[in-house]
Amino acid sequence: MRISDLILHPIAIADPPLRSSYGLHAPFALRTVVELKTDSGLTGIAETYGGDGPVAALESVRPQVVGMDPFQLSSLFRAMTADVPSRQGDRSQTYLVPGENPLDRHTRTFAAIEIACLDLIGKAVGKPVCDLLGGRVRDCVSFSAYLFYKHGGGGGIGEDAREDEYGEVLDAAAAVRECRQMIARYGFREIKLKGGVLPPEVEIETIRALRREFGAAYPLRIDPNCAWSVETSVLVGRALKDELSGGGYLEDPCATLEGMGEVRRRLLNESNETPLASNVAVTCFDDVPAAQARDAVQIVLSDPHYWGGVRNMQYLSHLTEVLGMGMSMHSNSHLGVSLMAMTHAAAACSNLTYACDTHYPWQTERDEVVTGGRIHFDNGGVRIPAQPGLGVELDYDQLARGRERYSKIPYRKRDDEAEMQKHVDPNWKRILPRW
Ligand code: GKR
Ligand code: MG
Repeated sequence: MRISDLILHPIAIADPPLRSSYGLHAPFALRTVVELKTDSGLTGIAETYGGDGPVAALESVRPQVVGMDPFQLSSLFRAMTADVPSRQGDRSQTYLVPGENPLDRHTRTFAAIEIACLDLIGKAVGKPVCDLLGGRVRDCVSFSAYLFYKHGGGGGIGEDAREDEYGEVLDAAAAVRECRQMIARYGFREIKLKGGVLPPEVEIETIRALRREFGAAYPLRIDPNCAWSVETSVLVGRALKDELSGGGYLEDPCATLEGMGEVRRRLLNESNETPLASNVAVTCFDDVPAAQARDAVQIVLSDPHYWGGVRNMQYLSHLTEVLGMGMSMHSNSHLGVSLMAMTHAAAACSNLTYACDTHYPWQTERDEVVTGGRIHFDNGGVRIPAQPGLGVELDYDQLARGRERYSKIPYRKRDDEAEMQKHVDPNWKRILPRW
C-alpha cells in the first residue's frame, strides 16, 4: 500500500465568543481536514489546526508523504525532524495562541499525517486505531465539562450564525447554569473552568458555586492560562484547597516551570497537596523530566495534535507513569475527526488519570464534517466504535460547506487579542501576569 495523494481541506467552523487569558474567540475557528489516498483505494483522515501556517507546513511535506508506505511512520518522523536540533524545538503551547507557534511545525504536522496513516492502516487490517497500538485499556473515554466565561452569541456570522445555547456567562451563577446545561446534555462527570478572565475573587466564587451545586462527586479544575502571578496562584490555591483536591487540579496558574515549582513548594508548606497540571510549561518530551525534577507539574496534559500523534501519547503515558506523574488531555476547538483521534489515543494510554478536555460542546451539528452528524456522548464518555480506523468517515457536502465558510472569512490565523480589541475593549492587551 502506497500513499498516492495528500488532500488538504481548510475549513472554518462557527465558534462562540469564548474568553480566556489569550483574549476572545473569533466567530469562526480554523481547522484543516487531511485526507490521504492510497493506490489500494483507501482513504485515511485526520483533523488538525487551521489557517495558513498549518496548511503551508502540511504542503511542505507533500514530497515526503506521497509515495510513502503508511506503515513506515518512524522513518517519516525522523525525516521530518532531521533539521530540529533537539526535541526541544517541538513546542506548541507557549505563551502564543495555541496552534500559532512556528516552532512546533514538526510535531503538529507529523501528528496529522500519523493519525491519517493509522486510520489507513486500521482500515487495511480491519481494526480500530487503538487496537493497532497494543490494544485499548478502556472502551469508553471520559471527557470533562469544559466551561468558559463567554459573551452573548453562539458564534458564526450572518447566515452562518449559530444559536446561542448557553447565553452570556460572566459570573458564577451563569457558569453554574452553563455547567448544568452541559452536564444534562452530555453527562460529564468532571468539570473544568477556563479562568484568567475575571478577577480571581470572581473565579474563586465560581468554583465554590460549582462545588455547592454539583458536590464532591464532580472533581473540579481551573485553568487561567498563566494569568496569575506566583503570589495570586498561591492565594487561589489556598482559597480553593478543598474544592480542587479529591480528583481536581490547578492548571497553569502562572508562567514557567520556576513559577509553577514555587507555587507547589509554597502550597505544600501549608499542607496543601493540590496537584498542578500544565499544557503551557510542559509541551514536549524534554520538559517532562525537568518539570518532575522541580516538582513543578504533577499532571502532564497530553494532546495527540501537538505531542506528535497518537503513538507519542502512548510514550508520554509510559514516561509519566515511570516518573510517578499523572496525565490528562488538553484540547482546542475541534470537530468529530479530532474527537475520535483523541478518544483512540486516550483509550490506548494506561496512565490517563483524569477525564480528558474537549471543546466539542462548543461546536454544532451544522459544522460537523463526519457522516451521521455529531459524535454521541454516553455519560460524558465517547465509546470506541466497532468500525476500523478512527471509525468515522467524511461527509463531503459538509466539508464543502466548511471550505466555503473558510473562503468567505478574512483571517487565516487565530488572534484572540485582536478579537478582544475589536469586540470588547480597543485597548486590551494580553498581560501576563494580569493579577
Ligand atoms: O480555547 O481559548 C481556548 C483555550 O484557552 C485553549 O486555547 C487552550 O489551549 O484549552 C486550552 C488550555 O487548556 O490551555
Ligand atoms: Mg490549559
